[in-house]
Amino acid sequence: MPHPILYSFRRCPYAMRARLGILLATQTVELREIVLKHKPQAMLKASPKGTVPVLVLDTGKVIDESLDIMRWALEQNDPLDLLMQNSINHQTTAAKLIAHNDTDFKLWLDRYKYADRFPEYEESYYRNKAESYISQLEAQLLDRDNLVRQQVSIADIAIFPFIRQFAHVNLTWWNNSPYPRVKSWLDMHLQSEPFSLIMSKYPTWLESGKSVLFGAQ
Ligand SMILES: N[C@@H](CCC(=O)N[C@@H](CS)C(=O)NCC(=O)O)C(=O)O
Repeated sequence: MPHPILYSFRRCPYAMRARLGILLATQTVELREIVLKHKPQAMLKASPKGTVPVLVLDTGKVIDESLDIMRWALEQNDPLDLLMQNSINHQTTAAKLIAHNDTDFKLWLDRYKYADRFPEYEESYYRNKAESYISQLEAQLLDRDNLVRQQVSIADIAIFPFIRQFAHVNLTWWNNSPYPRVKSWLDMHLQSEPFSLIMSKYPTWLESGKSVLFGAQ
Protein backbone atom coordinates (compact mmCIF):
# COMPACT_ATOMS: atom_id res chain seq x y z
CA MET A 1 0.00 0.00 0.00
CA PRO A 2 1.48 3.38 -0.93
CA HIS A 3 1.59 5.92 1.88
CA PRO A 4 -0.13 9.30 1.70
CA ILE A 5 2.25 12.03 0.50
CA LEU A 6 2.91 15.05 2.70
CA TYR A 7 4.46 18.13 1.10
CA SER A 8 6.07 19.95 3.98
CA PHE A 9 8.50 22.69 4.90
CA ARG A 10 10.42 22.12 8.10
CA ARG A 11 10.21 25.64 9.56
CA CYS A 12 6.59 26.39 8.63
CA PRO A 13 4.36 26.42 11.74
CA TYR A 14 1.40 25.10 9.76
CA ALA A 15 3.50 22.20 8.49
CA MET A 16 4.77 21.60 12.04
CA ARG A 17 1.24 21.19 13.37
CA ALA A 18 0.40 18.82 10.52
CA ARG A 19 3.51 16.69 11.22
CA LEU A 20 2.68 16.67 14.94
CA GLY A 21 -0.86 15.51 14.19
CA ILE A 22 0.39 12.75 11.90
CA LEU A 23 3.03 11.61 14.38
CA LEU A 24 0.70 11.60 17.41
CA ALA A 25 -1.90 9.76 15.34
CA THR A 26 0.80 7.13 14.62
CA GLN A 27 0.25 7.51 10.88
CA THR A 28 2.97 7.10 8.27
CA VAL A 29 3.37 9.37 5.27
CA GLU A 30 5.91 9.89 2.53
CA LEU A 31 7.43 13.23 3.46
CA ARG A 32 8.46 15.55 0.66
CA GLU A 33 10.44 18.46 2.05
CA ILE A 34 10.06 21.40 -0.29
CA VAL A 35 11.59 24.84 -0.81
CA LEU A 36 8.93 27.57 -0.84
CA LYS A 37 10.69 29.50 -3.63
CA HIS A 38 10.73 26.43 -5.91
CA LYS A 39 7.54 24.52 -5.28
CA PRO A 40 7.42 21.18 -7.06
CA GLN A 41 5.02 20.94 -10.01
CA ALA A 42 3.51 17.78 -8.51
CA MET A 43 2.52 19.74 -5.39
CA LEU A 44 1.07 22.65 -7.38
CA LYS A 45 -0.86 20.20 -9.52
CA ALA A 46 -2.39 18.67 -6.39
CA SER A 47 -3.02 22.05 -4.73
CA PRO A 48 -2.71 25.11 -6.98
CA LYS A 49 -2.92 27.56 -4.05
CA GLY A 50 0.70 26.69 -3.33
CA THR A 51 0.81 26.59 0.47
CA VAL A 52 2.28 23.88 2.66
CA PRO A 53 1.32 21.51 4.15
CA VAL A 54 -0.45 19.45 1.49
CA LEU A 55 -1.47 15.85 2.03
CA VAL A 56 -2.31 13.64 -0.96
CA LEU A 57 -4.10 10.45 0.02
CA ASP A 58 -3.74 7.20 -1.90
CA THR A 59 -7.32 7.70 -3.13
CA GLY A 60 -6.10 10.89 -4.82
CA LYS A 61 -7.97 13.10 -2.33
CA VAL A 62 -6.03 16.27 -1.49
CA ILE A 63 -6.11 17.94 1.95
CA ASP A 64 -4.40 21.31 1.85
CA GLU A 65 -5.29 23.00 5.12
CA SER A 66 -3.11 22.16 8.12
CA LEU A 67 -6.01 21.77 10.55
CA ASP A 68 -7.81 19.42 8.17
CA ILE A 69 -4.63 17.32 7.90
CA MET A 70 -4.44 17.11 11.72
CA ARG A 71 -8.09 16.11 11.90
CA TRP A 72 -7.74 13.56 9.12
CA ALA A 73 -4.78 11.93 10.90
CA LEU A 74 -6.47 11.91 14.31
CA GLU A 75 -9.65 10.49 12.87
CA GLN A 76 -7.57 7.48 11.76
CA ASN A 77 -6.20 6.98 15.28
CA ASP A 78 -6.15 9.20 18.33
CA PRO A 79 -4.46 7.37 21.21
CA LEU A 80 -4.11 10.56 23.30
CA ASP A 81 -7.69 11.66 22.58
CA LEU A 82 -6.33 14.95 21.23
CA LEU A 83 -9.70 15.60 19.58
CA MET A 84 -11.43 15.33 22.99
CA GLN A 85 -14.31 13.38 21.46
CA ASN A 86 -16.27 13.22 24.72
CA SER A 87 -16.38 16.90 25.49
CA ILE A 88 -18.15 19.37 23.26
CA ASN A 89 -17.13 22.16 25.67
CA HIS A 90 -13.46 21.29 25.30
CA GLN A 91 -13.81 21.01 21.54
CA THR A 92 -15.42 24.46 21.42
CA THR A 93 -12.68 26.01 23.56
CA ALA A 94 -10.00 24.44 21.35
CA ALA A 95 -11.69 25.60 18.15
CA LYS A 96 -11.96 29.19 19.46
CA LEU A 97 -8.33 29.31 20.57
CA ILE A 98 -7.11 27.91 17.25
CA ALA A 99 -9.31 30.29 15.24
CA HIS A 100 -7.98 33.27 17.20
CA ASN A 101 -4.42 32.05 16.59
CA ASP A 102 -4.95 31.58 12.87
CA THR A 103 -6.60 34.96 12.26
CA ASP A 104 -5.90 37.88 14.58
CA PHE A 105 -2.77 36.58 16.32
CA LYS A 106 -1.12 35.38 13.09
CA LEU A 107 -1.76 38.77 11.48
CA TRP A 108 0.00 40.67 14.30
CA LEU A 109 2.71 38.03 14.58
CA ASP A 110 3.65 38.57 10.92
CA ARG A 111 3.75 42.34 11.38
CA TYR A 112 5.87 41.96 14.52
CA LYS A 113 8.22 39.50 12.80
CA TYR A 114 8.59 41.64 9.68
CA ALA A 115 8.15 45.06 11.32
CA ASP A 116 10.60 46.61 8.83
CA ARG A 117 8.09 45.83 6.06
CA PHE A 118 5.32 47.62 8.00
CA PRO A 119 6.99 50.95 8.85
CA GLU A 120 3.69 52.68 9.80
CA TYR A 121 4.31 51.59 13.39
CA GLU A 122 7.18 50.50 15.63
CA GLU A 123 7.90 46.83 16.25
CA SER A 124 6.60 47.18 19.82
CA TYR A 125 3.20 48.34 18.56
CA TYR A 126 2.73 45.07 16.63
CA ARG A 127 4.05 43.02 19.53
CA ASN A 128 1.62 44.72 21.84
CA LYS A 129 -1.29 43.83 19.56
CA ALA A 130 -0.16 40.19 19.45
CA GLU A 131 0.29 40.15 23.22
CA SER A 132 -3.43 40.25 23.93
CA TYR A 133 -3.60 36.67 22.66
CA ILE A 134 -0.61 35.66 24.78
CA SER A 135 -2.44 37.08 27.84
CA GLN A 136 -5.45 35.01 26.92
CA LEU A 137 -3.28 31.88 26.77
CA GLU A 138 -1.74 32.82 30.13
CA ALA A 139 -5.26 32.88 31.61
CA GLN A 140 -6.08 29.50 30.05
CA LEU A 141 -3.02 28.03 31.77
CA LEU A 142 -3.98 29.30 35.22
CA ASP A 143 -5.37 25.97 36.40
CA ARG A 144 -3.72 23.49 34.05
CA ASP A 145 -0.50 22.62 32.21
CA ASN A 146 -2.11 22.71 28.76
CA LEU A 147 -4.54 25.09 27.09
CA VAL A 148 -7.83 23.24 27.30
CA ARG A 149 -7.30 20.53 29.89
CA GLN A 150 -4.43 19.12 31.95
CA GLN A 151 -3.31 16.76 29.16
CA VAL A 152 -2.22 17.89 25.74
CA SER A 153 -4.98 18.42 23.16
CA ILE A 154 -5.23 19.45 19.53
CA ALA A 155 -5.19 23.10 20.66
CA ASP A 156 -1.68 22.86 22.13
CA ILE A 157 -0.10 21.19 19.14
CA ALA A 158 -1.91 23.48 16.68
CA ILE A 159 -0.86 26.64 18.53
CA PHE A 160 2.58 26.25 20.10
CA PRO A 161 4.53 26.38 16.78
CA PHE A 162 3.18 29.95 16.34
CA ILE A 163 4.02 31.00 19.91
CA ARG A 164 7.52 29.67 19.26
CA GLN A 165 7.75 32.06 16.30
CA PHE A 166 6.50 34.92 18.44
CA ALA A 167 9.08 34.14 21.16
CA HIS A 168 11.91 33.92 18.63
CA VAL A 169 11.37 37.40 17.21
CA ASN A 170 13.04 38.82 20.34
CA LEU A 171 14.08 36.15 22.81
CA THR A 172 15.44 38.65 25.32
CA TRP A 173 12.09 40.39 25.45
CA TRP A 174 10.29 37.04 25.62
CA ASN A 175 12.44 35.77 28.48
CA ASN A 176 11.63 38.89 30.48
CA SER A 177 7.94 39.03 29.55
CA PRO A 178 5.21 38.64 32.18
CA TYR A 179 3.85 35.33 30.88
CA PRO A 180 5.40 32.63 33.11
CA ARG A 181 2.77 30.03 32.34
CA VAL A 182 2.93 30.46 28.57
CA LYS A 183 6.73 30.31 28.77
CA SER A 184 6.72 27.03 30.73
CA TRP A 185 4.05 25.57 28.47
CA LEU A 186 6.04 26.51 25.37
CA ASP A 187 9.28 25.11 26.85
CA MET A 188 7.52 21.87 27.76
CA HIS A 189 6.36 21.40 24.15
CA LEU A 190 9.66 22.49 22.61
CA GLN A 191 11.52 19.99 24.79
CA SER A 192 9.07 17.17 24.08
CA GLU A 193 10.03 14.10 22.09
CA PRO A 194 7.34 14.66 19.44
CA PHE A 195 8.71 18.13 18.72
CA SER A 196 12.26 16.89 18.33
CA LEU A 197 11.01 14.10 16.02
CA ILE A 198 9.06 16.44 13.77
CA MET A 199 12.02 18.81 13.52
CA SER A 200 14.42 16.20 12.13
CA LYS A 201 16.11 17.48 9.01
CA TYR A 202 15.22 15.92 5.68
CA PRO A 203 16.89 16.51 2.35
CA THR A 204 14.80 18.51 -0.09
CA TRP A 205 12.61 16.31 -2.24
CA LEU A 206 13.29 16.53 -5.94
CA GLU A 207 10.72 15.29 -8.42
CA SER A 208 13.05 12.49 -9.36
CA GLY A 209 14.16 11.90 -5.77
CA LYS A 210 13.89 9.11 -3.27
CA SER A 211 11.04 9.06 -0.80
CA VAL A 212 11.48 9.47 2.95
CA LEU A 213 9.00 7.94 5.36
CA PHE A 214 7.79 10.00 8.33
CA GLY A 215 5.72 8.95 11.34
CA ALA A 216 5.02 5.50 12.72
CA GLN A 217 7.13 2.89 10.91
N1 LIG B 1 -4.20 28.07 5.93
C1 LIG B 1 -3.03 27.33 5.51
C2 LIG B 1 -1.83 28.26 5.58
C3 LIG B 1 -0.52 27.58 5.17
C4 LIG B 1 0.58 28.59 4.87
O1 LIG B 1 0.30 29.81 4.73
N2 LIG B 1 1.81 28.10 4.72
C5 LIG B 1 2.87 29.00 4.30
C6 LIG B 1 4.24 28.59 4.85
S1 LIG B 1 4.33 28.72 6.62
C7 LIG B 1 3.02 28.91 2.79
O2 LIG B 1 3.03 27.82 2.24
N3 LIG B 1 3.11 30.07 2.12
C8 LIG B 1 3.28 30.09 0.69
C9 LIG B 1 4.56 30.73 0.26
O3 LIG B 1 5.30 31.23 1.13
O4 LIG B 1 4.85 30.69 -0.92
C10 LIG B 1 -2.90 26.09 6.35
O5 LIG B 1 -3.37 26.10 7.51
O6 LIG B 1 -2.38 25.06 5.87
